[in-house]
Amino acid sequence: MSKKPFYITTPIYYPSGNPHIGHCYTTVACDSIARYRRMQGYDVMFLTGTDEHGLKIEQKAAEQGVTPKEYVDVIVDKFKSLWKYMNISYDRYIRTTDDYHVESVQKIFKTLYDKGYIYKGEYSGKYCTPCESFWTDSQLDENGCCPECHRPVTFAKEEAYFFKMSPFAERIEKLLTETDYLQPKTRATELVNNFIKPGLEDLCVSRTTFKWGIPVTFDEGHVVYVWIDALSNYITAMGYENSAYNDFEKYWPADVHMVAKDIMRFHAIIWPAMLMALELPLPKHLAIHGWITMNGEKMSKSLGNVVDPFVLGERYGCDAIRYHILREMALGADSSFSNEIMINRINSDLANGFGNLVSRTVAMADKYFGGTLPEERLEADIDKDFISVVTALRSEVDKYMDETKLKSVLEEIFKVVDRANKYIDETEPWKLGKNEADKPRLASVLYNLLEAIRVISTLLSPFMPTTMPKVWEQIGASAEDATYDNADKFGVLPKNVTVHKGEILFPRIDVDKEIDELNAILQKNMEEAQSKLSAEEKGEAPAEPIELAPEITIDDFAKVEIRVAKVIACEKVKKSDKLLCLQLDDGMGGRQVVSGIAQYYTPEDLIGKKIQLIANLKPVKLRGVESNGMICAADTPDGVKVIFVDDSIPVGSKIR
Ligand code: ME8
Repeated sequence: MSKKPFYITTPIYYPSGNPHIGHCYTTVACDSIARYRRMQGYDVMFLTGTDEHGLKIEQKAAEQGVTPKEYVDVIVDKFKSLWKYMNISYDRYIRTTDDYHVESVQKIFKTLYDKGYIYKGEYSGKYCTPCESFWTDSQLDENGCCPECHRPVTFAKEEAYFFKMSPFAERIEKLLTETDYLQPKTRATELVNNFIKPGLEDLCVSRTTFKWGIPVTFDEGHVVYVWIDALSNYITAMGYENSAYNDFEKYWPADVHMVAKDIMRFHAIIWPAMLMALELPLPKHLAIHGWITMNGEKMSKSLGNVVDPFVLGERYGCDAIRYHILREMALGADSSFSNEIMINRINSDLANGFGNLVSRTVAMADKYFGGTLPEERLEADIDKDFISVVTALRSEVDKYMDETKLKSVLEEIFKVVDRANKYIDETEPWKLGKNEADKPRLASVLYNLLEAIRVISTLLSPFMPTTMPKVWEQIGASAEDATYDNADKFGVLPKNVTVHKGEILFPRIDVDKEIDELNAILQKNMEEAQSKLSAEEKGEAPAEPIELAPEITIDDFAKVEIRVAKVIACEKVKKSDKLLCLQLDDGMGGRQVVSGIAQYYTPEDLIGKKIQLIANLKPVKLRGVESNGMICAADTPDGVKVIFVDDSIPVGSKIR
């Protein structure tokens, strides 16, 4: 009988900085699900990759003086080596710069155009480069910045193609509210209220002001909007509209797309609309998780507050990291990253809980029976409850796995770890070991523990794939013993099983010492990462490209008299929201200047301060009030800022 297909995807990540623990979360979660489904007998396709086009990448490459492709090649290698290090078992890796993907996206764009869903118009609005997102004025935050990352947006006005979203609004609303597409479904309300109810706006799907994207075949100068390009990866990687692969029929629709909440809108609204327009079936589930946060903010390469997974992996092993991030994050909620929580979790669950269970059991089998259990046994009533808890575990795990609740899966498994440690306390095998007559009972107790460890380690193996084979080695389980089919059975290990004492699976960590060392390393890495960020990413510089006015000569400049002046008095100009009237001591008898800064400064902010005055400007009247000159100020993303002058510089000094 052929195996049932199961298709799972991570987002394709932007290779615009090194991967961090945040990226690891989605990838490790998908990897664990993929491994679990393989163990259940599915024919799994696990896809991940990188989203390599867009203005952000073009700008980063330009900063480093390399081509965009050269730039991404280096980072893609880092992503791939991290996935290797974290033991990620992806089946396919897509790069949106791959030829087959480019070809498919061009065909998809043309098909949408031919069907009348894409039309040409003009875009005029705001664009957030770090998020590669278009926004209308009403969507911007209270500071006029991107509503998602809160960084400055640029103004974009250009000829562009648009994708009609409204024909799909009703179907999308039903998809979100009446089906199991969204996991967790509680997210549906915010999507419907924020995006569908106000009327789905057509989406701008091409750009002309930069080059690093997939060219629109039928209109030179346009490149496909990076999100249309990126979302298509889920089908192009299976061979949709290309001959590189032939898996589309088999794997589409995907069983699970997993993404974090920041890109939920693209996957819950735009992606279904694209698929509806292409008349393709919709994916079965969109699993949305929260962010790993650091000091209350999303961990993100553009905020520079990232934790390097290589640093943690080297110290504790990749399985401990995999376990920690999955165990801490409840589906839908954020999870705050802290070294203390991580180390305590590793100590309590892995070293003291599971690791100790394995080492104690194996050590006792070794000590009392020379490693091989005798066949003679003595069962007791107390065993029955323990055995039933162990054999019931698999169905609990299955239930939560179907809901993509990995934290709950791990909680259930560790309840059984605790139960097994309690069984040791209840049966006191060290006492049984002292008395020859109790040996049959001791053999039963140790066998039951080994069986519990077999079941637990089998169900844990998708989450901690490096360590569990070592456990099987220690408890004398063969590959055939540690299967999904055997994970709800008891009595699978041979009666006379032989154990092998081995290395400590999860060494206990000295919390205080470790936290100091780790905080120092992570702090250093974060400072380095921060210093590498461009000014724009730190939110320091206006994101708009700077266009200089036509050149002037030094003689032209000499015509402008800039002098230091002091604000003596200041008041708002009547019937104006914008104008302030300032009385200045200019070292020449004083003057009055009107300035459009009332939205940014109160009179009290200015009185007594020294400023730069353009002193030889022709007088004008503003709202009927005479202005004799102008004070210098800078336009910044946070509004207008007056250039104040150090108090030690005398009034009247000439600035040149
Ligand atoms: O958005 N906590 O790529 P991206 C948890 N290229 N998950 C995090 C995280 C954090 N702090 N930071 C990142 C893009 N992630 C697009 C996707 S898909 C068609 C295109 C994870 O590199 C999370 O899965 O910004 C999030 O959805 C993804 O990285 C975004 O990565």
